[in-house]
Amino acid sequence: MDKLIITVAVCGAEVTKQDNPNLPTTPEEIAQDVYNCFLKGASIVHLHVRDKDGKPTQDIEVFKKTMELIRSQCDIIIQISTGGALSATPEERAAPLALIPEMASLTCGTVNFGSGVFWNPPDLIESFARRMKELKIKPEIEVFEAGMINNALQLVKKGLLQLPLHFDFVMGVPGGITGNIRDLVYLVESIPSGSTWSVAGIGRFELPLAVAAIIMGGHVRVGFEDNIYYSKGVLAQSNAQLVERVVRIARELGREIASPEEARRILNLYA
Ligand code: KMH
Ligand code: ZN
Repeated sequence: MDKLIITVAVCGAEVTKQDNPNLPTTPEEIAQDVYNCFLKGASIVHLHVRDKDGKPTQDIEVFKKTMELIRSQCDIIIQISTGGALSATPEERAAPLALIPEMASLTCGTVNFGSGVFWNPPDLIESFARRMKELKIKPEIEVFEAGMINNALQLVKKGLLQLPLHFDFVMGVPGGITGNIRDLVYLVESIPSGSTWSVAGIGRFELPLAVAAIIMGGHVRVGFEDNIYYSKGVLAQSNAQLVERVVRIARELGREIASPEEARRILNLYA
């Protein structure tokens, strides 16, 4: 098995400091948090940013400042979010691609998302994929439902995505695929051989799915975007605490942790 790539999703767009006071929201807080996670073993940050009021934003200047602060401290792979918040327009969502991060998320289909809809019609997905191809940004295919894998394969046929693909299975979103191991096995069996994959379990699904991914040869995403708890009813003290637990479990199971450089090779970022 490859070494384990741990992605940390430090703040997302939906969680607030009211939900967990340890949530980082300013560029300085986010960069410090990312650095703490890097020190524990994270090799990718899935990056959302917030405005001065702590609200989600796709403002390129806020991304730029946050990315500079992160890069001044460590060489973690920066994967910007093109998902943003449910209220963001397609133009807003695509804006930070102009900063040419190493990676960006690419959700390959529309899905109910709690009481809202995460809107990703075919023309939007294609335009995001085309822009990533132009700028040589490696997409992480976000899969909230099994059909999104097939949508990604259509983009391969159209020449907008290149093999090998890297998938992230976001499991347990109310409205999307469940967080059951049965469904993880189904997703893993549905992607082309040679692909890499990680899993982001939402809420109580985060830990069991992380353990399954470690055993199955996948990779793991944790962080407050997906889960604010350490255990039932107990808030996590930090994103780093969640990363540290995955590292501990992986080592117990005999899986080494990938550095950012090793993750770049595993994910073909140099191709
Ligand atoms: N905030 C969600 C609506 C992504 O980052 O690409 C979408 C999301 C996915 O977080
Ligand atoms: Zn996200």
